Amino acid sequence: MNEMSRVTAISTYAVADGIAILTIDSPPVNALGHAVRVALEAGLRRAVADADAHGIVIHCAGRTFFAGADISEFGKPLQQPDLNAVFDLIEASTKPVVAAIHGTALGGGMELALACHYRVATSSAKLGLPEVSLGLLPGAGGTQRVPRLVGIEKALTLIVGGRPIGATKALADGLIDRIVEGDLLPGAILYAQQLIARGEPLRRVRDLAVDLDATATREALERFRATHKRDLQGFKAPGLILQAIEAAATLTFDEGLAREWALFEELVDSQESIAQRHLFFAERTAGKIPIERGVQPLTVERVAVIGAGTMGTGIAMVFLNAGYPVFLVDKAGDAAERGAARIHKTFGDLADKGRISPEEGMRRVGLLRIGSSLEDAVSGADLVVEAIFESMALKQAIFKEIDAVAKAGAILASNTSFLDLDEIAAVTARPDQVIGLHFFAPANIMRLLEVVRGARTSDAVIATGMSLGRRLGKVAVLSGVCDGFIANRVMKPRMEAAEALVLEGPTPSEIDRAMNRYGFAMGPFQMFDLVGLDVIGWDRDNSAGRTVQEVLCEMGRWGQKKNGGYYDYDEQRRAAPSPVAEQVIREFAARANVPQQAFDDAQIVERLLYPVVNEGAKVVEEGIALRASDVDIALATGYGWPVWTGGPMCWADRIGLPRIVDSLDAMIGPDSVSPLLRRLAAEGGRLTS
Ligand code: T1G
Repeated sequence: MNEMSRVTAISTYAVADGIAILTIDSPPVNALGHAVRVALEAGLRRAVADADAHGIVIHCAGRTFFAGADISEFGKPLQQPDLNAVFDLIEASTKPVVAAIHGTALGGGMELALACHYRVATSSAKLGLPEVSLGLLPGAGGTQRVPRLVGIEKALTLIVGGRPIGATKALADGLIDRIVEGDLLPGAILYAQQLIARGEPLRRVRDLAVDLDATATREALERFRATHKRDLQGFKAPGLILQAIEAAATLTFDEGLAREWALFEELVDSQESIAQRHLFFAERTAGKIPIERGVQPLTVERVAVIGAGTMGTGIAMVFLNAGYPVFLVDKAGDAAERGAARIHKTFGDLADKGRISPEEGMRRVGLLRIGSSLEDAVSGADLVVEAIFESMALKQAIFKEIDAVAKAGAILASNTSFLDLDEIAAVTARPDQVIGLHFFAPANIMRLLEVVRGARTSDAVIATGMSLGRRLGKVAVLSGVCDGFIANRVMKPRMEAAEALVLEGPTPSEIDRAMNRYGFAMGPFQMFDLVGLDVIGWDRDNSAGRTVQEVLCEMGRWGQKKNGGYYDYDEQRRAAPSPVAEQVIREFAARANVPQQAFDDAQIVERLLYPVVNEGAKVVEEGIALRASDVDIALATGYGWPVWTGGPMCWADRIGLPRIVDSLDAMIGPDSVSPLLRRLAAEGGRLTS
């Protein structure tokens, strides 16, 4: 290899055995920002002009091949060269250009690879077009080249689905040409040399034909729309992706590229994409927490889970999925055995569905131990997660027992969803090692993990909780101690507002339908019936018909599980508006002399969600949440808040804070409005910077 020379600050150039190697090194993920595009342009021009180079390999240093366009550039003036200009240089090259892929070639990174004449990858590499999750579409030829390489049907799955695929499948589908075992760069150089030696053509994907004609393509698109109706509901990008893919089958390549760009520009300025890009960064910003610089997470290798109920077994599965040995303990009879049986069944079902291999299922089960002895479970654990009944007395008692037998450096975590963590920590001799790990049911499905820091929780334990969250595949959000922490506290006003509003005229189903149309899979009454009216705040011993919930519970209407609740249910648990429940509501409203009126969806959304915005502002100003975007990502991942709104804080900024404050003043009274919200509204500020 001749000496390596620097093309720009982030790129180097060398020629090895007749092959030019253009390496980009732009941490953390070699995003295709302006500087990278400039470097690629300069390097490609040099390689094409270099008489010593007969082929070109494009390669990235660091952990991954280009992971896409630089998302932070969207919404700002586009600086040339844009990606298509760089790709034109590649396709115009008179020398074969080979993409050497490792890590994750995503979005524009995959599109760059497709503009190359050939592609090689490591066996662990992944390729994908996740733009749809940002409310976008591949805007640099992906919707035009992928159908030409793999066909319309596979292009639909790859682009509208947005999920990356591994190198083996990419090779089988024809997206890459070779998997390189061993060192990638030498393998790519050798491949380029072989192409030249064999006189292989300069194969340009743009010159390939799409597998279906216009009519067959339109039929395929209609079938896709019909079978994915629910997934596409509420989102704007999928519909425009389908239009771009149709263009691949009906227009010339350049016309299709122009169509794709027009559709991309429509999306990049859309509120949906701005919201989804906000959540992309919110998820990553949540991991930035105010602890002493240099503090490292503690080592966690063995985990004990106390309590084999629904949450305990779900939490055990989360750790088993991530490869941790788990000792699941429950003092009550055969509870641990029943919990283990649920875990075995879950992994078996996943294997039957092909979601995991049978071997992986067995591996996970092999990591599970069960028993009824707390000491056996706790004494060897680095982390103990308590997931017993939500009773302060019970939790304090169990923490005393755990504290007495746990290892000196063990972390003691509670899964409590609203109890005061400091009161739990106070009964131990190690309050600095007590933390909250609040999982959301079902724990092995919901992505949110609230890491609750007690007044005395050490920075090292906090860092461990946040690091564990990432390793468990969760979105870890740091929370202070208050009733309900972040997500439950911020969403509680929606339920309260719904219970008040239902007395003023709208039925439970009208209120839920307004929430469904806003984008929630479940409205407040649908959720109430699912969880159980008897579970959320019903004091059976002192119930006296003072609220609709008490009246329904006293009637034995506890929700889906027993006699219906706000809805009636058939044998298949299909819900129908309940004349009985609505009669109870009307009688209750009459006795309370509540004026009746009609409400449209917009009014219902205001009544239910503006108080949520207000509570979100309060948890930020109280320091319970570090920032507004933490509230957004918590509700998006813990409550299914529709991502195309960006979460309550992002949505509120779009609605306009002055309008929200005026409405809240009328709805709940000025004294109840968050001072932070009022100040920002007055200053023309935003909750999310
Ligand atoms: N642009 C800007 N910054 C990015 C970025 C991107 N594409 N990807 C990651 N980062 C930052 C991230 O914010 C974080 O910053 C750091 O890199 C590490 O990320 C034209 C229009 C690649 C799988 O959607 O999926 O191409 O917090 O914590 O867990 O058609 O990042 O350190 O300051 O996530 O190892 C398409 C998005 C863009 C890929 C690595 N590409 N990124 O995961 O690290 S649109 C994507 C990811 C596009 C074209 C279209 C992941 C990752 P900080 P991280 P990770």
